[in-house]
Amino acid sequence: MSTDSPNSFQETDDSDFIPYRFEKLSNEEMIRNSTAFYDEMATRRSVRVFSTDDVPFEVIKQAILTAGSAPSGANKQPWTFCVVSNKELKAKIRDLAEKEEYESYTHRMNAKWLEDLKPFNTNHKKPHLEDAPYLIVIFKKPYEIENGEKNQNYYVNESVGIATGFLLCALHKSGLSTLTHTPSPMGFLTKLLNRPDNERPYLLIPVGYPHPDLKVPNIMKHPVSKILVDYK
Ligand code: IYR
Repeated sequence: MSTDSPNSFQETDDSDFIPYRFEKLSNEEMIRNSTAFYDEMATRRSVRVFSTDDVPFEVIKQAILTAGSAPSGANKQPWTFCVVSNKELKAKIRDLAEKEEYESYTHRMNAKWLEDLKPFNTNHKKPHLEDAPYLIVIFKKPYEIENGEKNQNYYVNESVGIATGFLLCALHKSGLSTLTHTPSPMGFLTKLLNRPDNERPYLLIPVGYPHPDLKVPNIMKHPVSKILVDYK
């Protein structure tokens, strides 16, 4: 449908709207850009063995700005990104994560789950939580506390998931590696990082350079024929 169609006529009330400056690209440019972006994103791998080399904080900050530019339910931006580089704090996070992971690997995960994880060679030990120069702990906010009142946020999981995707793309594009880590349960992070009552841990992301000798699992992504259903 053309954007000039009468169906797309925009009726505004007295809300505060501003013109949107949009540069339309040629079909060739769009195809080139989308292909180049795919090629670049397809080189991303989850990294579980990090170099201890330092990374400029500015890169982390800019990537978090990108994450914060994500769309969210009613633009409530229901997220907080905690950046941990302090060595003692990283060591505490590792210790508590390993305790939870030990319980998961020995009691909580069923046989099928453990079988499905075999190609990744994971276990309860998480040295990357100390080796990576930064841990970004993402918290979701189901509600805000404003003037002593609880005000709900909307589509919180979807919103924070989208922002996390933006963050992973930004860090990859900046030349850094990440891992999406979910030590389960993650409640210890709320206490340790002293977060307020309205924040729940969502994801723990070690960020840095891959260890120079890193090997990654030989796994494939689904072909487009398996994930795209074209209703012409
Ligand atoms: N959280 C555990 C287990 C784990 C679960 C899934 I699903 C993974 O894709 C990878 C790991 C861990 O981090 O080891």
